[in-house]
Amino acid sequence: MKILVINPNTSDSMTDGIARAARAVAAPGTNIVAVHPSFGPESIEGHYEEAWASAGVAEQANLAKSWVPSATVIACFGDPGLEAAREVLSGPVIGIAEAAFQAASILASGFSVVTTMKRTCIIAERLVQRYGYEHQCRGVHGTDIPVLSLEDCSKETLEQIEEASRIALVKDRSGAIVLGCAGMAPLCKVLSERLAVPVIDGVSVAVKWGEALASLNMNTSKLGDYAVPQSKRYSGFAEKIAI
Ligand code: 5HY
Repeated sequence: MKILVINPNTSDSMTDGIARAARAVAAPGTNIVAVHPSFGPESIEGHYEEAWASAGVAEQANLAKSWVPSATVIACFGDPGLEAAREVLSGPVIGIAEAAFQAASILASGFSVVTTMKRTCIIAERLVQRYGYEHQCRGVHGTDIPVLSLEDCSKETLEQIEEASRIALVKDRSGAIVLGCAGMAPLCKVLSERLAVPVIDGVSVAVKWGEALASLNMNTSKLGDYAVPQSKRYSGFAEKIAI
């Protein structure tokens, strides 16, 4: 099977890191196709950037529909463009935040999210509400670590995330940590070992979710709001993303 992994920001190196994390857990026979939009911000740390990233996800989903991915992962913690991609594509489309919350809710009665810039906490908090995890997510904690600084993650950055996780586990009385950025995926294993609790990376969980649903031949419902978008004229630079 072929799983499409869309990094909604336009960082080539972060896309490569996400692809490595996805390929590390993919089953034999699963081919990971990692892409990012042809336009948009190099990282997503707020509402304006997320708006452009959502359009970029829509662009990449539209481009991919010709080869019909078995499943698709939206590899940004805000799950931008998730429902647009579900309209355009037939296979299951999974956001890494949604996948991580689902896994954390099984592994612990309460979990905490540790993310990057504090200004993005509201985005994760709104997803917790949207996905119905208010009773299990006990806190969302920003570290003010810029997303792109995770690319060459220093010892200090790793220790900062570890310390924020320790504080969150105690403050929230949580039993698990959700990593609130796709760029943290490579840190999951070492943090799990150091913290001795489940540390959940949404990229890995979403890839396995996608494999599972695809192997059951389960596709996105096209009855209702996830039906294929109507064809209509798009103007300006959006002409290229017209359905
Ligand atoms: C992400 N931003 O996973 C989010 C993290 C965040 O460019 N990739 C990004 O802070 O929302």
